Amino acid sequence: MQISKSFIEQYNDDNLKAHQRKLDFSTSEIENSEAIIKQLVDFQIAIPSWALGTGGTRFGRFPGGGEPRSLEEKIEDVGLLHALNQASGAISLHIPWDIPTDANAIRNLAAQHGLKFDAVNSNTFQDQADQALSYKFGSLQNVNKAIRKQAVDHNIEVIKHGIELGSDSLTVWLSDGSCFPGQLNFRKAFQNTLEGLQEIYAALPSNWKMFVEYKCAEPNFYSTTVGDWGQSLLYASKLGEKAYTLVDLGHHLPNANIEQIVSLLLMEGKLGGFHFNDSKYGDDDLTAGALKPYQLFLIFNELVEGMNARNMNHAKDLGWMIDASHNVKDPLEDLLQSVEAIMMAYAQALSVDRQALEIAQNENDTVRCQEILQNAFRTDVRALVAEASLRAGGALNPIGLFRNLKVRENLIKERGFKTIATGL
Ligand code: PSV
Ligand code: MN
Ligand code: MN
Repeated sequence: MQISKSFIEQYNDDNLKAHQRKLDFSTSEIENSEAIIKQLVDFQIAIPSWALGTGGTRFGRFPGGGEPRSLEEKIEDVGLLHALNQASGAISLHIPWDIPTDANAIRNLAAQHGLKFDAVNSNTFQDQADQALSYKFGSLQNVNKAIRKQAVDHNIEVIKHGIELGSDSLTVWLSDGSCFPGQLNFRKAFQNTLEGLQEIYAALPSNWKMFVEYKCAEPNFYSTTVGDWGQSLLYASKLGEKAYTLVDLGHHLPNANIEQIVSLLLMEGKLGGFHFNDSKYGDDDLTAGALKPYQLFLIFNELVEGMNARNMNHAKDLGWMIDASHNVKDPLEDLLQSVEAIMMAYAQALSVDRQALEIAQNENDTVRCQEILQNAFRTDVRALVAEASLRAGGALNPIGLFRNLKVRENLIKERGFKTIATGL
């Protein structure tokens, strides 16, 4: 299925009057609204290939129908999202869930949809059917050298796929760790992991980045070998300037101050990018901004502050990605919601009066500091996000048009009801 430009234009025309009314109000309220809209127009966020199907849990999976059955159909799905919001112009692949057998054809298909290839992800947390050795007791940390080598070789293979597709980063998430005290020698596990990462790092093309993703628990519940931002930063610092820490919002212990982590990683030049999602209990992978929108805003507040201080470009210097999937919503509608929530948090953060905040901070005026941030958070920026979509050629209300065009119903007609997308 393809969404033609004329459908989008027609939909926008029908809704323009109401939009203009809201936009007029917002622009009269927000001083730098024009600058914010411009920033939003060139903001792009990558969609993970594994979020296009129903996520499921270990207790069950309830596919909603019309899920992509191949890499080509996953690209088509991200193409649909991008046509609707013009803000999700990249796809992130997970190998071997996605194997680009004909890289040129896949590249061309993506280009037809206006998509780029974001970070490629390796998978040493599952055993594949044709795999010689098991990752049951970890991959890069493993006490068995042959298993470590198998994991290194897999990552190098993933880099090769990425090169063929025009990607320029590798995300390494390891499920390595231990479930019981005494199971693992922490120091040796760290050293083995570092050695393996160094071999993978050596295989990176010069213009590539390596993102070291951390996670506090799951599937290992006593220790994880890349368990928090300190450990990730240690690896990234030892590896070199192409290695960065990746922050997945769902990978922290409860109540962690993620915005402070973001601020300090940025200060150190070691923040690589994000996996956006939201959670209540753990790595829930729920829609970004669904539960803690204020936290999402506070993270963006630090991002804007830090990126300004370091003169960074949001489109080039950080990797933005969603990592969410769940059991009960239409995956595509859910992704549209995530993108919108992320853009809203970004817009609100851009509207913060930074000068006033600095003055209040220097005067230790805690009340004023809080007022300034809450004022920005409580500002309705939805019209600015809609305007950015409109100017970029997307829909004023991407979910509205998705339903209007009966996209899911059409996908079910094309692909059938009983389709299962690959991935977790
Ligand atoms: C692990 O929980 C993770 O966040 C990593 O990014 C993986 O690549 C992804 O989820 C797999 O679903
Ligand atoms: Mn992740
Ligand atoms: Mn995760």
